[in-house]
Amino acid sequence: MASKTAKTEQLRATMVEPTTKDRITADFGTRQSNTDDWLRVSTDDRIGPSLLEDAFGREKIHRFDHERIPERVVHARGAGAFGTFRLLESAEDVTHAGVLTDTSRETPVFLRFSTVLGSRGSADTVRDVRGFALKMYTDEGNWDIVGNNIPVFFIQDAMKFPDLIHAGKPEPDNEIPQAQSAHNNFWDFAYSHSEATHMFMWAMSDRGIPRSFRMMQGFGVNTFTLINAKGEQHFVKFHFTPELGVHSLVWDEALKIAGQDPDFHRKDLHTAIESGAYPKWKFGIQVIPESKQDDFEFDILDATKVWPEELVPIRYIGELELNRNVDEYFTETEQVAFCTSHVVPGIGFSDDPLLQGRNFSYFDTQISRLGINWQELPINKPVCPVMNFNRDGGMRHTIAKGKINYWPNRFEVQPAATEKEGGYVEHPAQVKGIKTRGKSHKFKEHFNQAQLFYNSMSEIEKSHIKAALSFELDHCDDPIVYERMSKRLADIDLDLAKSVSTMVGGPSPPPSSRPNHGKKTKGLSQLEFMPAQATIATRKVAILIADGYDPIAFAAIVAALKMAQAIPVVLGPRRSAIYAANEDRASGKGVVPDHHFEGQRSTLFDAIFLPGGKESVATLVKMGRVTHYIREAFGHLKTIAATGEAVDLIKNAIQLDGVQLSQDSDVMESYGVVTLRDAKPGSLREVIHVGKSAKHFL
Ligand code: HDE
Repeated sequence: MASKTAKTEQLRATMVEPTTKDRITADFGTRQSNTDDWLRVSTDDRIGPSLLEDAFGREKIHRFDHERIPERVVHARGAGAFGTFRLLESAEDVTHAGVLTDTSRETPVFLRFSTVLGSRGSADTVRDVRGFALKMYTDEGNWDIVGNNIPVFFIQDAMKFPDLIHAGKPEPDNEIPQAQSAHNNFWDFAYSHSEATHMFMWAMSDRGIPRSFRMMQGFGVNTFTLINAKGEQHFVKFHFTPELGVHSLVWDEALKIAGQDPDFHRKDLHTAIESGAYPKWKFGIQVIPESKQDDFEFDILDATKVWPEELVPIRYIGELELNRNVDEYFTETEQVAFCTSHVVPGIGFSDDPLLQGRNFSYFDTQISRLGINWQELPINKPVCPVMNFNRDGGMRHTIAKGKINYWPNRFEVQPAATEKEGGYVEHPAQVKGIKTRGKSHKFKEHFNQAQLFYNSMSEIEKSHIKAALSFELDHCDDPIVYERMSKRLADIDLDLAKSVSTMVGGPSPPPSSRPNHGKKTKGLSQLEFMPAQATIATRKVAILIADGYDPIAFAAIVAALKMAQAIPVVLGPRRSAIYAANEDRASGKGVVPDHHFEGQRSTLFDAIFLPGGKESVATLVKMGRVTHYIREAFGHLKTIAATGEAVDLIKNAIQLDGVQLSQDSDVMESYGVVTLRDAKPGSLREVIHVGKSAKHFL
């Protein structure tokens, strides 16, 4: 059985790491004596022409000229990491796949997160769907689950995909806007495809602006099948639920971070793994036996529909952990290539018309991105043996020895495996119907689940959806687009439609012929996905100080945060030593902040803390940037805490109407603001406690 480090060991064989003992060579191995000056005809007085004969110069430039490969046509921007999949409970009642039945296995994996619409250099925090593409290097071959953080899709038929993506990507005449759905073409498409209604509601919800890749769900979206040892087939949907809960940014924060730190999500993932705070997800399956496939009011093969959990509960059977960053971005994260069609025995495909098209598309796109031998690239290679008579093609690496490159052959070399030997045998499904471009009638219903989703949101989440739609349609300047969309929203909910149309200048929508059915279901509001154990671990807390700060409160909060595995980040007016009250400034010690106030903005932290200290607070109160820090963090619903003199600083900065923050020495918490006039030992626990709540919704 392959071990959980099998993939890492396999990759290690292809790695090189330069040392000081090495000398630069050309790709053909010869050591170079000069890598800076092209060979030329030259004298001390006059420089002459460069010589084409310089093979070293030519090679260096050739290699550079050809460094770029086509970026992915969608999901171009991504970040990935290695990890382990552990099965906690066997699913042998529904599948005979080793990876889902053998609880002693630890399967190595690679997971790539991505945005969909932006190009490779776009920002992480744009409003978009996020990719969640998992490659499991199982003993029986690679199993790819190429999923998203949203459980449904915009379209029902793969043939619509080019139109969807053309409409969502920058418009063709001027290539504007980058990494946004907020433009005429996208919403024109959304209107003309009512099947997109459910998914655009998800994309407009907080799911479209996740706080971290580590705090997102993953969904296989399409309906796959599982086949057990008795040959019985079940339909299945795959779920990954993050241990840290599902959290989002607020929109203003997301917009600002896109400029302030476009790498926000990939840094967050990288830092968490480097620090040993390995992100984890529970792995679950929703299963429907073949005999029950027609029992639902929606078609279970329609990727624009969820399987409501009341009807089909999720059975959690495994755990996914990410625990190793890549060694090199290009060869691993960029060259990793997924295929929905890559499954292992015991797992199969349904007739989901989106999935069927995807099964064609992924292999095909890798050919233009990486070449026909893309599966030989180290990151894509299975950990189990690969032996067949596929041969040659551009950039073939494997050297296949022997005379035989065909089957059958007189030596009986490499016959196909029997089922017992682990051969993949397609489920003998009965197929009937007539050749047509139509779909079954249930595919025609497009609004029930959009309503179900909206109704299942909390009031806060609903208000965020209204704001998001108002933002997006405000960016559409063609009246036909925002007017028609205003009308379309009434097919979901009249109140939603009215408030958005008022904001964007659409007509007041008439009641729809299909009023909101009022039904809700569980598992859709992300507020249901708070972690079982609230934690502040891996959250970044900014500590704002100036000369004369209170060293006791400072040291106490740093220690308390570290104990709780949070990340304290010290900020000051300058990135050179800051001295505590009564500290001997001539001693040259002090605390050197990690950043100055201009270097890192409040948006990049989950909470802020201001220790007291008369002189420090007197300096900070005069700094507009600090007042802005506090107000912005408050506006973004973050925990803000202060001790001693800094209590008045935050109170004045926030100026809460009608909210009484404490005037005395008690610990006080309100709206996520913690004030501790006297920082007593132990009272800082309150800060940690409040900090565990990611956002404080008013
Ligand atoms: Fe993809 N999709 N897709 N997609 N998709 C690609 O494959 C495609 C769809 C998803 O990190 C491409 O290797 C079609 C659904 C992810 O490398 C391409 C259809 C879901 C990634 C492609 C869909 C996804 C891709 C581009 C409609 C969620 C990034 C580069 C039938 C379940 C994988 C590539 C990575 C990438 C085609 C719909 C998720 C062109 C035709 C539904 C996470 O092959």
